[in-house]
Amino acid sequence: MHKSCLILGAPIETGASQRGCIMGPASLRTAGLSDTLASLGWQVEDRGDVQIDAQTPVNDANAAVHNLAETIAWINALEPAAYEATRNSDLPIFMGGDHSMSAGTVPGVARVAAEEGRPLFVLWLDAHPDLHTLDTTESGNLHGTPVAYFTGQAGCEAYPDLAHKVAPENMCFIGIRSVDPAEEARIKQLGMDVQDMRAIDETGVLVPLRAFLDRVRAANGRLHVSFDVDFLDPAIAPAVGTTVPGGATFREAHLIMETLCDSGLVGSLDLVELNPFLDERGRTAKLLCDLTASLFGRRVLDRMTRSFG
Ligand code: EXY
Ligand code: MN
Ligand code: MN
Ligand code: MN
Repeated sequence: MHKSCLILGAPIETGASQRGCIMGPASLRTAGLSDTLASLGWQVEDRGDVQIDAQTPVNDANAAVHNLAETIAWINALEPAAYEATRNSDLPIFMGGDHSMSAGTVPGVARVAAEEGRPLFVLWLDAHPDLHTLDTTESGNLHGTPVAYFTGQAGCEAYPDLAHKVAPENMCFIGIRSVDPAEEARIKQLGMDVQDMRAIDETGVLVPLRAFLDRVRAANGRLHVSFDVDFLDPAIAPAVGTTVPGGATFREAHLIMETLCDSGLVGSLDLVELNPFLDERGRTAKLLCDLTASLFGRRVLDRMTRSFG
């Protein structure tokens, strides 16, 4: 039985610290994402890029905040787009674009989960928790705010009203290694499941990941994965504007994606923060496609296993 994957581009870069993520969807297409997934037996439909109109500036009480109007427009465009793509495919992929796009995609997926009567869980693969509100961000780069917004934290009132939130206890962060004081305070206040790289060093990725997947399964939950390129070690993935040393290795990342695939629990995926302007001959885009193939079922020994199966 073929499984369906709708692909949407979100060429947003106004939430980032530097330009370039606008080219992310095109770079993933050039790296052959659709063909790779089709070669694994998926029915793939690329619906092109979501667009927004030019916006008149909106000011926020926090003077550091910039491009608020664009981010609001992207939220309003991406929520319904992600809702439709999630309703109409087995595993849609939202290609960024900077991580502020998840302020639109996650609420759209949450609306599907609510209609299914299921809780939405989110796995955040990232060096950063992206847990600032519009009041606490110091950089004003709104790619640092999506999680605070869709978990319903006070201080994001300038963003559109949320129909469906993600419960903070239904989040799991893996790869964290750059946390601002306001984010750390909120993590402690909410008791969020944050697996920083020290925890991963001690236990490996599988222990916390399996524990999280057991929670998703026990709750009959829907699972959204938000993959930020800076989750990976910069040595293997340099094409991202917020690199932090000491990220996930090639094998740790593949093991996570393969384990997610085996779980059968993933219902939607963000691929974000790819900045091709910082890439070396497309190697980061190709790696992202390679990792996505592991989530979509590619295995080294699969053929042999199948023949013995
Ligand atoms: N916490 C820092 C800030 O708020 O500016 C860095 C945020 C980086 C966000 C990238 C998308 O993960
Ligand atoms: Mn991020
Ligand atoms: Mn990040
Ligand atoms: Mn405010």
